[in-house]
Amino acid sequence: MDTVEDLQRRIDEGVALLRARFGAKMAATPSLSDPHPQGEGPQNRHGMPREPPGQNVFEKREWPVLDLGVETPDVAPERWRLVVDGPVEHPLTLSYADLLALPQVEQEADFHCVTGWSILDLRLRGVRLETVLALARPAPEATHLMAHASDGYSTNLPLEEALKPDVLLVHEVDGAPLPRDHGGPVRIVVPQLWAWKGAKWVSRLELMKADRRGYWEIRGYSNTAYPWRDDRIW
Ligand SMILES: Nc1nc2c(c(=O)[nH]1)N[C@H]1C(S)=C(S)[C@@H](COP(=O)(O)O)O[C@H]1N2
Ligand SMILES: [Mo]
Repeated sequence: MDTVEDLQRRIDEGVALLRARFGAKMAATPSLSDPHPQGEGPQNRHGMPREPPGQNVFEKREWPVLDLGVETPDVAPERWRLVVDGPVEHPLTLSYADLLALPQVEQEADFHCVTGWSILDLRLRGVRLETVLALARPAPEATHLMAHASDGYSTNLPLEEALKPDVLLVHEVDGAPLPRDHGGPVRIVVPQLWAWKGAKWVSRLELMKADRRGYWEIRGYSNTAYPWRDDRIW
């Protein structure tokens, strides 16, 4: 059993290794270094316009529920598990209690859906994906991950996007447990990419040695999903 200090040390070491490997790539992604991002409004925390081009801002109480709709998984927190596997030094299976025992962050984030709506200032609480990856230690060959969900959904991310400090495994929104419809007990939110990159009811992070497309990416959505370049289809 790790002490809190041991756990924190392993996280810090893992984060340092990952930043050494991916820091430069991360800084070069369009959401951190686009000289001419499209959109409107004051800047968000990354210097992008608050609203990507053509988006309608909805009130939070109008936050739509969008998913495959075949079934809405009913995962009790006690039964939720996150498997982290593929090319990693330390494959993991986290329970909900394990997730809550990791360092928690709270942040305001915007949520942009490719179908044209945005929700601003969601107050998200959860664990950085970076923290979990720091514990799993992706092997040198790992370049991407596939997030899998209990409804059969999947979506892929390059590690330089997945490791950004605002990418969270979210379990609370605006002070309440993440609603089941929005992916509770735990979903991913990637604020700087289109919302489909955030798997609801996330169940597995599969590290990969090459890129592979997820559910919507196979069906014609952009593989990169960059909102401020109007990057919607490929
Ligand atoms: N598991 C799962 N995650 C998913 C989806 C899905 O169908 N299944 N849809 C994606 C899409 S297309 C969008 S726009 C957002 C919508 O999240 P919301 O229902 O909380 O608004 O979830 C994303 N994550
Ligand atoms: Mo979507």
